[in-house]
Amino acid sequence: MERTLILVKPDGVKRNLVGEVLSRVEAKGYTIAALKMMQADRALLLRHYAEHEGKPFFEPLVEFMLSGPIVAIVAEGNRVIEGFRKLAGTTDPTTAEPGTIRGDLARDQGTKVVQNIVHGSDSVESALREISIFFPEL
Ligand code: IDP
Ligand code: MG
Repeated sequence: MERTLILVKPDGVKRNLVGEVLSRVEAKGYTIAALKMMQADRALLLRHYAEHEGKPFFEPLVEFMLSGPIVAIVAEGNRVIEGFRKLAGTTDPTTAEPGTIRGDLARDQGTKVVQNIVHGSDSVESALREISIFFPEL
Protein backbone atom coordinates (compact mmCIF):
# COMPACT_ATOMS: atom_id res chain seq x y z
CA MET A 1 0.00 0.00 0.00
CA GLU A 2 1.39 3.43 -0.94
CA ARG A 3 2.29 5.89 1.82
CA THR A 4 3.05 9.60 1.89
CA LEU A 5 4.46 12.03 4.43
CA ILE A 6 2.24 14.97 5.29
CA LEU A 7 3.39 17.80 7.54
CA VAL A 8 1.08 20.37 9.07
CA LYS A 9 3.49 23.30 9.13
CA PRO A 10 3.76 25.79 12.05
CA ASP A 11 1.24 28.16 10.42
CA GLY A 12 -1.33 25.36 10.25
CA VAL A 13 -0.78 24.33 13.87
CA LYS A 14 -0.92 27.95 15.11
CA ARG A 15 -4.19 28.51 13.25
CA ASN A 16 -5.75 25.34 14.72
CA LEU A 17 -6.05 23.68 11.31
CA VAL A 18 -4.67 20.24 12.26
CA GLY A 19 -8.16 18.76 12.49
CA GLU A 20 -9.22 20.41 9.23
CA VAL A 21 -6.24 18.88 7.38
CA LEU A 22 -6.78 15.45 8.93
CA SER A 23 -10.47 15.56 8.19
CA ARG A 24 -9.85 16.31 4.49
CA VAL A 25 -7.38 13.42 4.27
CA GLU A 26 -9.78 11.05 6.02
CA ALA A 27 -12.84 12.27 4.11
CA LYS A 28 -11.02 11.54 0.85
CA GLY A 29 -10.72 7.96 2.08
CA TYR A 30 -7.06 7.69 3.03
CA THR A 31 -5.99 6.04 6.26
CA ILE A 32 -3.90 7.75 8.91
CA ALA A 33 -1.13 5.22 9.57
CA ALA A 34 0.95 7.34 12.01
CA LEU A 35 0.80 10.79 13.52
CA LYS A 36 2.86 12.89 15.93
CA MET A 37 3.23 16.47 17.06
CA MET A 38 6.82 17.56 17.40
CA GLN A 39 9.21 20.48 17.42
CA ALA A 40 11.53 19.97 14.45
CA ASP A 41 15.22 20.73 14.86
CA ARG A 42 17.59 22.16 12.31
CA ALA A 43 19.35 18.88 11.51
CA LEU A 44 16.03 17.18 10.73
CA LEU A 45 14.94 20.05 8.47
CA LEU A 46 18.27 20.15 6.61
CA ARG A 47 17.73 16.48 5.74
CA HIS A 48 14.07 16.93 4.84
CA TYR A 49 14.63 20.00 2.64
CA ALA A 50 18.08 19.01 1.25
CA GLU A 51 16.85 19.51 -2.35
CA HIS A 52 16.23 23.22 -1.64
CA GLU A 53 19.63 24.03 -0.11
CA GLY A 54 21.13 27.10 -1.77
CA LYS A 55 17.80 28.53 -2.94
CA PRO A 56 16.94 32.09 -1.77
CA PHE A 57 14.01 30.88 0.34
CA PHE A 58 15.94 28.03 1.99
CA GLU A 59 17.02 29.80 5.21
CA PRO A 60 13.59 31.49 5.70
CA LEU A 61 11.99 28.07 5.09
CA VAL A 62 14.09 26.43 7.81
CA GLU A 63 13.44 29.33 10.23
CA PHE A 64 9.71 29.14 9.52
CA MET A 65 9.63 25.39 10.10
CA LEU A 66 11.46 25.95 13.43
CA SER A 67 9.01 28.66 14.53
CA GLY A 68 6.59 26.30 16.30
CA PRO A 69 5.39 22.75 16.56
CA ILE A 70 4.49 20.75 13.48
CA VAL A 71 2.36 17.64 13.05
CA ALA A 72 3.86 14.77 11.03
CA ILE A 73 1.43 12.31 9.46
CA VAL A 74 1.83 9.15 7.42
CA ALA A 75 -1.23 8.64 5.23
CA GLU A 76 -1.87 5.45 3.32
CA GLY A 77 -3.89 4.39 0.29
CA ASN A 78 -3.64 3.68 -3.42
CA ARG A 79 -2.05 6.71 -5.17
CA VAL A 80 -2.05 8.70 -1.91
CA ILE A 81 1.08 10.65 -2.93
CA GLU A 82 -0.60 12.11 -6.01
CA GLY A 83 -3.96 12.31 -4.22
CA PHE A 84 -2.67 14.35 -1.29
CA ARG A 85 -0.74 16.72 -3.60
CA LYS A 86 -4.09 17.42 -5.32
CA LEU A 87 -5.82 17.94 -1.97
CA ALA A 88 -3.02 20.33 -0.91
CA GLY A 89 -3.08 22.42 -4.09
CA THR A 90 -0.17 24.22 -5.73
CA THR A 91 2.67 25.80 -3.74
CA ASP A 92 1.53 29.43 -4.00
CA PRO A 93 -1.62 29.80 -1.91
CA THR A 94 -2.76 32.94 -3.73
CA THR A 95 -3.25 30.99 -6.94
CA ALA A 96 -3.92 27.52 -5.50
CA GLU A 97 -7.34 26.32 -6.60
CA PRO A 98 -10.23 26.98 -4.24
CA GLY A 99 -11.30 23.61 -2.86
CA THR A 100 -7.72 22.72 -1.97
CA ILE A 101 -6.14 23.06 1.47
CA ARG A 102 -3.80 25.82 0.34
CA GLY A 103 -6.40 27.49 -1.87
CA ASP A 104 -9.03 27.56 0.86
CA LEU A 105 -6.97 28.16 3.99
CA ALA A 106 -3.83 30.15 3.12
CA ARG A 107 -2.82 33.40 1.45
CA ASP A 108 0.30 35.46 0.79
CA GLN A 109 1.55 36.86 4.10
CA GLY A 110 4.29 38.95 2.48
CA THR A 111 7.01 36.77 4.05
CA LYS A 112 10.23 35.58 2.37
CA VAL A 113 8.99 32.02 2.50
CA VAL A 114 5.57 30.96 1.30
CA GLN A 115 3.47 29.82 4.26
CA ASN A 116 1.10 27.24 2.91
CA ILE A 117 -0.15 25.04 5.79
CA VAL A 118 1.03 21.63 4.57
CA HIS A 119 3.85 19.61 3.06
CA GLY A 120 3.22 16.48 1.00
CA SER A 121 5.79 14.11 -0.51
CA ASP A 122 6.07 14.46 -4.29
CA SER A 123 7.16 10.94 -5.38
CA VAL A 124 7.50 7.38 -4.11
CA GLU A 125 11.23 7.94 -3.53
CA SER A 126 10.63 11.19 -1.60
CA ALA A 127 7.89 9.58 0.47
CA LEU A 128 10.13 6.68 1.54
CA ARG A 129 12.99 9.05 2.31
CA GLU A 130 10.84 11.57 4.22
CA ILE A 131 8.91 8.95 6.22
CA SER A 132 12.23 7.49 7.38
CA ILE A 133 13.35 10.97 8.53
CA PHE A 134 10.21 11.76 10.54
CA PHE A 135 9.30 8.21 11.60
CA PRO A 136 12.57 6.25 11.93
CA GLU A 137 10.67 3.85 14.19
CA LEU A 138 8.34 2.72 11.36
P1 IDP B 1 5.82 22.10 -2.37
O1 IDP B 1 5.70 22.24 -0.86
O2 IDP B 1 4.58 22.54 -3.08
O3 IDP B 1 6.30 20.72 -2.79
P2 IDP B 1 8.54 23.02 -2.91
O4 IDP B 1 8.98 23.57 -4.21
O5 IDP B 1 8.99 21.63 -2.54
O6 IDP B 1 6.95 23.14 -2.83
O7 IDP B 1 9.04 24.04 -1.79
C1 IDP B 1 9.03 23.70 -0.42
C2 IDP B 1 8.42 24.85 0.36
O8 IDP B 1 9.27 26.01 0.25
C3 IDP B 1 7.06 25.32 -0.17
O9 IDP B 1 5.97 24.57 0.32
C4 IDP B 1 7.03 26.74 0.33
O10 IDP B 1 6.73 26.80 1.72
C5 IDP B 1 8.48 27.19 0.13
N1 IDP B 1 8.73 27.77 -1.21
C6 IDP B 1 8.83 27.11 -2.39
N2 IDP B 1 9.08 27.93 -3.41
C7 IDP B 1 9.18 29.17 -2.87
C8 IDP B 1 9.45 30.47 -3.44
O11 IDP B 1 9.66 30.64 -4.65
N3 IDP B 1 9.45 31.54 -2.57
C9 IDP B 1 9.22 31.37 -1.23
N4 IDP B 1 8.98 30.18 -0.66
C10 IDP B 1 8.95 29.08 -1.47
MG1 MG C 1 8.14 19.79 -2.28
